[in-house]
Amino acid sequence: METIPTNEERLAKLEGMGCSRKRYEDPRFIQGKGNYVDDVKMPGMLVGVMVRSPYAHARIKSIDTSRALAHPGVYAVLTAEDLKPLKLHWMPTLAGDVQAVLADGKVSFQNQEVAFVVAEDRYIAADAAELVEVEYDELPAVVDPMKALFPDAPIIREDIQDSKVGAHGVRTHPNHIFTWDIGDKDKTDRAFDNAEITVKQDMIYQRVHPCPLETCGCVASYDKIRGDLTVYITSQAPHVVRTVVGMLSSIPESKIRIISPDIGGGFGNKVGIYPGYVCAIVASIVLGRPVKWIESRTENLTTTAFARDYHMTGELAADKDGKIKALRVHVTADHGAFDACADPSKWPAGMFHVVTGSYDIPNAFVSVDGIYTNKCPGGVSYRCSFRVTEAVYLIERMVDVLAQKLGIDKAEIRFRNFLRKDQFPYQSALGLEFDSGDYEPALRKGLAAIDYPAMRAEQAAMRADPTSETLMGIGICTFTEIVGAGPSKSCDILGIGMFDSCEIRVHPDGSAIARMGTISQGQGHQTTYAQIIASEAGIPASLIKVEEGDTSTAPYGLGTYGSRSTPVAGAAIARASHKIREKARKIAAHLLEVSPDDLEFDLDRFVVKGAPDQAKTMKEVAWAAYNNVPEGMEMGLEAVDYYDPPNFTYPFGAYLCVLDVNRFSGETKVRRFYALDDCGTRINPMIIEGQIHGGLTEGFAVAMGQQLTYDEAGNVLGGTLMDYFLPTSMETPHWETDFTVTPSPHHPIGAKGVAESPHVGSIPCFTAAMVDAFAHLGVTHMNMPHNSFRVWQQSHALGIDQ
Ligand code: MCN
Ligand code: CUN
Repeated sequence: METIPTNEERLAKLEGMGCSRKRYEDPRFIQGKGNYVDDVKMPGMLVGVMVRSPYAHARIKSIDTSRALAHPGVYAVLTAEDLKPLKLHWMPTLAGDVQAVLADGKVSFQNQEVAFVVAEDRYIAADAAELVEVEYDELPAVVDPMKALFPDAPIIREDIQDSKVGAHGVRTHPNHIFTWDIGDKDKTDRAFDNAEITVKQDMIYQRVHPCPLETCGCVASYDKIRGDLTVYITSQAPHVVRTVVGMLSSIPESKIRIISPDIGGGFGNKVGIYPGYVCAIVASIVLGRPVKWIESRTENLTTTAFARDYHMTGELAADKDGKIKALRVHVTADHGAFDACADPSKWPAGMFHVVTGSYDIPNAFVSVDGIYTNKCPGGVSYRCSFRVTEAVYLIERMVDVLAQKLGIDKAEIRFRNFLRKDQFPYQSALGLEFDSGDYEPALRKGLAAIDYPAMRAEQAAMRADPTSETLMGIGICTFTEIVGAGPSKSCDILGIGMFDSCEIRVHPDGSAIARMGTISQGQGHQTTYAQIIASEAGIPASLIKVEEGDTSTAPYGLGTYGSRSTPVAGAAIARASHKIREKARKIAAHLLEVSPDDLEFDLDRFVVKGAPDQAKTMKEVAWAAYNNVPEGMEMGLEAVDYYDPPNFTYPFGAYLCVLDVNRFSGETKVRRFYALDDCGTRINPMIIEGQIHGGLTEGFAVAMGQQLTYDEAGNVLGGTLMDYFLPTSMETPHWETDFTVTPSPHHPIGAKGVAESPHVGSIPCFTAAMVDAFAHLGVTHMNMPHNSFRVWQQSHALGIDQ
């Protein structure tokens, strides 16, 4: 007789939520068996290479493609003139602007796409690209968004120079894109007028780049006979790509198949649509052959979506005890030559209005001006949900500035202003509803973990010792994130609401296949999604195959960015699982000849209430679904769910950093970094920890070294990994992680996103620690990146470098 497994055995077999299940993906990745876009090889495949502008701003006098075309092995050279009859020389951007696919009469940033050479292989294409002769007339360039608004500034966008209204309202200068205001200006101004104390701080959040290990690329294949277009692409949102390609090409979406295979990191860089994709698709349609286009590292760093470039001024009004009364913010946002920012259509500064942070701030007003400059377009959020990094950076900096002005401890000022647990759901002054949070215990845990009083005492002793080479800084960041875009009423891309989806089909043997509208780029969805189904539908995770990224099989979804997969697709998965479970309940009831209400779901089976030996497992039910269902019921066991979330989720954390700074050399050592995260219900603790390590490392990179620098003429100075800082294990500090659990009240399993929190939270924490090292000398802010040279400059300016 079969022995019934114990509860523990059944639970272990399920590998459901809460279990640190090993990543299903890793065996293929660590054995080099991943399948990336550049691994796709098709018979007859050609390769395209871009000809790019050496100038940041120039008129194109002529383009001569004849020598390139005559080169053996070259099949085509596309220029704007070739795209014009197809109306594809410009394309719409996600921000309601247009962007040149291939330069139309002028170039507006260095390395802008000018021509596309298609040849037998990459070498031939690269050689022929050198033979394309472009005659330029250089124009003055402007790379500083403040100077771009000068009356005599060079006009970047001649195509729209006379239009007084853009996608987000009134434009006040040919280089001005929009002004976006939110909050109550009058009330906020009054609070400032009546305040006991006010502080003001300028800060620059430098231009950085997500720099995924795999660059962007695609293989487009048009089948002339069938009229089908297949595109393998490094996209974080394959369904959106399908819709956009359909709009641009007039091919019905039913004949377009977009496949995102394994992706070697996205970090926001793979959200947008780039000219290379359009050119590869056009070339394939024209030539009837598959065309591959893969960027080089420099192309990736200098022409695809950058992040940040926010020039911010923050002001706080408070009383003498440090209780904050109002926040006022102005941002000058450098969007580059075309407004290609990836944000929900209605919010040109994304979710920047989470800027009131973890604090109860009754009045707030924010104004953001978007500006064109002769720099690369983009403006994605690099590991942060739509401008949340910038917002959190600003408020965390401002709270510290206020604390310093009042002489209040930087932890204490947070305790005085935190939202209390009983204030949730909390309506912020900028119109958001924070779903849940419990900030005070998180910070208390963090302070205890690093023994904060002891650290402050050590710092005081060092400061008192004139011979000490080391300045010690302690940084605190108590951030609130906003992830899970989002309710379709406030978030859409090109008019499509930001819902997400899941489809589950249970096979007769009790195993299952599940497909979602999201796409993993390394987050481990194949592992964790199966865990949600395991817990919610009672099918062991090891028996569930999770598929994403193929638009011909996956249900429509908006993709993976903004840590939305768990908050949105995760909810769809839970709800589809519940639908499976409820149908299974009816089948089990039929098999056991009881009413469905008499059954209790118990891990992997239905048990008759009060008669525990009478049960049907999900496996037995799955079999019955295909041969013995109740009268009138459809056969089969499958479910689909499209989930439009009622709200965002608001993960939070308390981070602490202890830095030792050498005042002679500017060298910095991270002594401690403690990160406590709360992402509600935790699906896979090990994956969460991995995500946090990754996000912290990228935060360290941004704070300490990353910057896309441009000279006055618009030349990019950081276009290779020699100049652009990508930390290796050698530079990366040791991370200490911790957690609390405050479930989201509106999410079916209480889960919030986590992947971006460590990035959002760590960057201000590093700056806070850096500034704290110099705070006793009157320093209130230091702009990133905090590399040794810049830190030494600070030391030197204070006269303490020797
Ligand atoms: N998770 C969990 N429990 C939770 C929340 C999340 O176990 N309460 C798990 C999820 O199941 C998932 C992972 O953590 O496997 C991340 O989930 P989530 O926070 O929902 O974020 P997304 O899956 O939507 O991932 C997007 C996010 C973004 S926007 C960037 S940028 C980023 C990041 O993921 N890019 C990454 N992490 C990355 N990790 C890798 N390896 N590569 C990237 O490109
Ligand atoms: Cu915010 S970068 Mo991620 O959204 O892909």
